[in-house]
Parts: sequence; structure tokens; C-alpha cells
Amino acid sequence: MEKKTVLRKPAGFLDVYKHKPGAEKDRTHYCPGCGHGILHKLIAEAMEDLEIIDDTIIISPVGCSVFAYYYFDGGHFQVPHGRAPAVGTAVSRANPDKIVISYQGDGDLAAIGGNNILQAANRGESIAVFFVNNAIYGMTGGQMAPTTLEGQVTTTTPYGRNPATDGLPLRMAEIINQLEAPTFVARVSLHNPANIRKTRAAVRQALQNAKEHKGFQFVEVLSMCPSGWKQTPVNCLKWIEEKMLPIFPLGTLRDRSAEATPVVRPEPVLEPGKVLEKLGLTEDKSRGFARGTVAEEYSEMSIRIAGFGGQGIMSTGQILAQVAMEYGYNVSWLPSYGPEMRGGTANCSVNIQDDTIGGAEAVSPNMVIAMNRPSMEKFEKTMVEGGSLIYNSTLVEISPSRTDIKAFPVPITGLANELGDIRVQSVVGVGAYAAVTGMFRPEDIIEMLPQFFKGKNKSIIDLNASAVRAGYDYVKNNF
Ligand SMILES: Cc1ncc(C[n+]2csc(CCOP(=O)(O)OP(=O)(O)O)c2C)c(N)n1
Repeated sequence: MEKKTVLRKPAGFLDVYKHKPGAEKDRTHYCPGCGHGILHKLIAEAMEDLEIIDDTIIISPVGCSVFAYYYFDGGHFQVPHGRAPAVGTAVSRANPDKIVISYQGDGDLAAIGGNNILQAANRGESIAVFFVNNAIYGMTGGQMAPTTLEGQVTTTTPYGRNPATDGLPLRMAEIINQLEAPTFVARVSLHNPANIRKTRAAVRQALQNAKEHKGFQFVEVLSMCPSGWKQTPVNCLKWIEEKMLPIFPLGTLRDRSAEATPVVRPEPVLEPGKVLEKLGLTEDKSRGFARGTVAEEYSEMSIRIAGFGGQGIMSTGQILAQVAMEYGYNVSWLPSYGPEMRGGTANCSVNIQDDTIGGAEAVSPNMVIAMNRPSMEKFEKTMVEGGSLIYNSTLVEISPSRTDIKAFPVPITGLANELGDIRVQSVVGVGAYAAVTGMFRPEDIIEMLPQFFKGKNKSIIDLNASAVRAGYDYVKNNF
């Protein structure tokens, strides 16, 4: 029978580039003579021949290949600059039966994403990485990339890359090959048919391994960039041969395809009961303080404690959370350290409830303990209707503006001062909280003081015991 050559697009490409805007939906956006199109075709062919089109998820980067999702059939993610290995990690771990391709340029992979690729390679993530090394930032108009050659003129190295100021080209394949985990590491080139055939073989090996879930595959592809290099496409082929190959030698640096076994990761433990079991927390280790009856409004607490640095804001929250834990509640404590750390406001969130705690931040608290005026003004606004506001009336000389909340002015700093040590104001606040909510008995808090103030002598513990009582009694006697 007569042999017929059928010229057609590989099935790894979409029939029509329907996602591409504009009239020219039948061709790619790449410049004439660019290597991306050739590599795309080799990948699309391999996807077809290995019968993995429906199981392949392609992560496209930021760079000229940002639009890879216009062309390839299969699943897609387009991700922030340099983050393809991180997203690829998540995608492949969540879908261990899929084939994940990370397609990246040299700015993307070796500059902004340099650490991402190293960590993913070192973990042996199940990703096939195709790294297009065209020695330049193509998309943004030809700036220096980490792989730019010594002496190479770019828009940011107009006198040529100078090792004295810019370092020497990064050899990514060699760097990746230093790591233990990767399965397959190769450097290939697109500058002539013989090398395109070798690239084709490397692409297939990487994707075959990916199909068998054999970990991390890295194929560095030397590629032409006529626009960035400001050379004709034909000269670009020569430039790779003469200039790039001596710096970036071709070949397979590592091939453990035959002996590699499919990556097996431990099943993630996500179910709450199992998490506790794994952490050895199924046994109730709380002191089991007996709970009294607590009014409905205080049965599920979302608390914001705020003031300025030095008022013991974080300690108030920690003590509340710990005491609540000893009563057998679920608790969370979330400090907020922002620029507030130095002299400004500081705050933390505490949740106390019987149910599982969804989010640790007290976004709409039903209790605010405000130690100074800016904190009261800021956080009373966030409170739910009917919530309780304990504020430090020693320092807050105004009344709250909300009338749909319950206000408890307590001279917290003043009470601490009367005890002779302003530092105990955090514990005065804890006492006040216990009295307002009826959640904790003061003697239970006092029993726990040695635990909070480990290594402190008896006089300090006693002082803090008086502080608990002072806050508690003040609320009991005045409201
Ligand atoms: C966070 C961030 N920083 C910078 C940019 C600008 N930017 C877009 S593409 C690119 C470099 C692309 O070069 P490369 O990865 O080599 O791919 P090529 O375009 O050559 O294929 C840069 C710096 C960006 N989009 N996002």
C-alpha cells in the first residue's frame, strides 16, 4: 500500500485555539523563529502518543509562555511568576493519578522562582518541568536573565553581562542534578533537526516517567529568542551552537527512569478525630474544672483583646485561653503582631467554645477587652449586637459610642496600680472577664497561676492572685 504522510496538528493541541482572543485563532502568539512553538509541539505530540491528554494538567508561568493554555488540550493553571513548582506540588499531591507539567522560562524558573524550583525538586514532587532557557527575559522586552551569557547585551546589560557586577550564568540542570530526589535531568536544544529529535526523546522520557508517577523530571531546553536577542531566526540557530553550547553542555545528566518507583506519600491526616489521635490528644488532660451555668450569650466566645504594647495584651489572651482549656473548652489564641509592635496598638483574638473552632481571628467579637482608647474605638465597631465590652476606664476617658452593646468600664490600670505593680493589669483583666461572663471561678484561675508564672517566687504569684480578685470583685460589686 502506498504510504501516506498526513500533516496535522497533534491531538495534544486544541483543534481551534478558542481561548485566544482576536481573529488569528489558528496560530500561536509566538514570534517567528521562537523556540516555544517547537517545544509546545513536541509536548503535544507526546501527550497524544502516550495517551495522557485527558490526564495532563499544565501549569503555565508568567513569561512568553503565559498563554500555553490557549493551545494545549488538558487541564490548566496559569500561576504567578515563578510559582509553578509550588502550584504543581499542590496539584499533583491533590491529584496523584494525574500528570502535572510545569512549563517555565528562565526568568520565571531561575530568577524569581529560583527557590521554588529547588524546593520542589528536592522534595521529588511528581512534576515534569520543561525549562525554556533562552538566556533572556523575552516577554518583557529582553532584560538579563540568570542564564544570560557573559558579555551578552540585553536591555539591562547594555555593555554586556559583566561577571564582576552581574555574576555568571546559572546552570540550572547542573544545580538540580546536585539534589538527590530528581529522577530525570537533561539539557537539550532546539537549534537544529538532530537536536530537536533529542529534545523529542527527552520530552517523551519525562512524560513517560510522569505518567508512571516517578517523581521529578527536569528538561532544560535551549531555545531561540530572535526578538530578545535582536537577531534573525537563522543567526539565532548559530548563536546557540557557538555561544550557548560551550556554557550549557547538552546531554542527559541523570536518568533513573528504569529504577525509579512511583512516588508514594503518606495519606494526609485531616479528619479531626484522627488528628487528635495522631497527636496523642484523645485523652482529656484538662484539670476538669467544674463548669457552672453560663448564660447563652457567653457560651460561645469570640474575644478581641487590645491595647498598646506593654499592657500585657498577649498574656491576657493566653491566660484566658489556658484557663478555658482547663475547663474543657476548645480554644484558640491568635496574636496580631503588625507595625503595632512598637509603641502602637497590639491585639490578639481568643475563641472559647464547645464546638470546633472554624477561624481563629475574632472578626466579629462578642467580647472586647479594650485597654486604651484607640483600641476601644477600633474594635467596638466590629462587635456583634448585644456583645460585651470591658474597657479600661483608667485610660479611656470617653464612653463607647455603641448603645447596642453592654459596657463594663473597669479601672484596670488603676486597680493594678493600687496593688503596687502596673504589670499585673493583664491579670486584673482576666478577673474582670471571669466576673462578666461567669465562665471561670477566681479560685480556679488562681490555682493555675504558678503554671503561668513558672519559676516566679511566691510573692509574685500572690500579687497576681490579688489582681485576679481585684478585677473579679470590681465587676461583681459595680455591675
Ligand atoms: C511578580 C512579577 N514580577 C515581574 C513580572 C514581569 N515579568 C513578566 S514576564 C517576566 C520574565 C519572563 O522571562 P522568562 O521567564 O525568561 O520567559 P520568556 O518570556 O523568555 O519565555 C517578567 C520579569 C511579573 N509579571 N510578575
